Amino acid sequence: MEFDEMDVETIWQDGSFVDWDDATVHVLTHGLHYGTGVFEGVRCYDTQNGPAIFRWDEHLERLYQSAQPYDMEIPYTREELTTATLELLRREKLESCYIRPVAFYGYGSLGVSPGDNPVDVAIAAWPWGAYLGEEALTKGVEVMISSWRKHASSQIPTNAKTTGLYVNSLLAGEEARRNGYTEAIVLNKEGNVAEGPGENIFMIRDGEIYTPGLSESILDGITRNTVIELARDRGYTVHDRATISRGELNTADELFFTGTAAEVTPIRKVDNVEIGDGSRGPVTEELQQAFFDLIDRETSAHEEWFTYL
Ligand code: PPE
Repeated sequence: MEFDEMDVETIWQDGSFVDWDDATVHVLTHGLHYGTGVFEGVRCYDTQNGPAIFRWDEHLERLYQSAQPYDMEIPYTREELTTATLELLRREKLESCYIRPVAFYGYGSLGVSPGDNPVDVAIAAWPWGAYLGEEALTKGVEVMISSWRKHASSQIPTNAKTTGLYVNSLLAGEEARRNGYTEAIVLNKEGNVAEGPGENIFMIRDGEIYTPGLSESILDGITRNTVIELARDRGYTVHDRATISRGELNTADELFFTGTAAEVTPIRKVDNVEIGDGSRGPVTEELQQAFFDLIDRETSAHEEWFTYL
């Protein structure tokens, strides 16, 4: 959805609620020049028990952890950011939305060293539907193995959700779309499967579930963690420190992406080769259903993952 078609009026910025159009920064903002920001993507769902933010605590924790390697001190407490977010959603009557907290080195001086530049923080929220299209959730997406490799974790902390990292995601995703695919799969420096530009990846083979381990240059995805738990609850064996070679993708029974934005999205073709029978596979469907039942509160399991408005 385009922002100018939306009727959200407020953004929380550096301690106060400001009009959407006034939530601006200086062009010499450090984060704009050097990618020195950290951010989160979180969803609020309009569940059967009322609107609730999914796994807010874990997202908030990851925001602070992402800031750590950059010596960035977020000048608000977890409680302050939680209060701000809840108030923003209540004010804007956002029952089902995407929440984007961002913290970055702000305006003060330029030069790579952030020096005494302030750390600015903003929280915006807006309605955001299915990331890869509504149809993608049932039919699956066609993906391309990107010619770009993921940055190695020895080059940049890949477990931190840093704004600068996403130029790699853009290159991979846009290359795929230019070639007629919906999304990319990005290999790591070793040539094994890492993740999507904005998603983690899962593979099913012979009834067992595999997903690349944290040392494979991936983000420690919260949806990844959710799906691992849901799968284990259902008795599946999940190999969550797998090394998956490129060729294994083609012979997989099923593949799917996970992410806050992408939720659980089946992958039906890789480089034009059908995966399984070329549609959403049965294990993917079962886990996707379990995920949607969970966030809809069809089940009472994992109540601790929900922060009600
Ligand atoms: N890997 C990457 C690189 C990534 O960006 C995401 C989230 C994930 C894995 C999945 O993580 P999690 O959301 O915690 O399950 N990508 C976010 C940004 C998407 C965007 O286009 O912006 C998201 O899904 O919110």
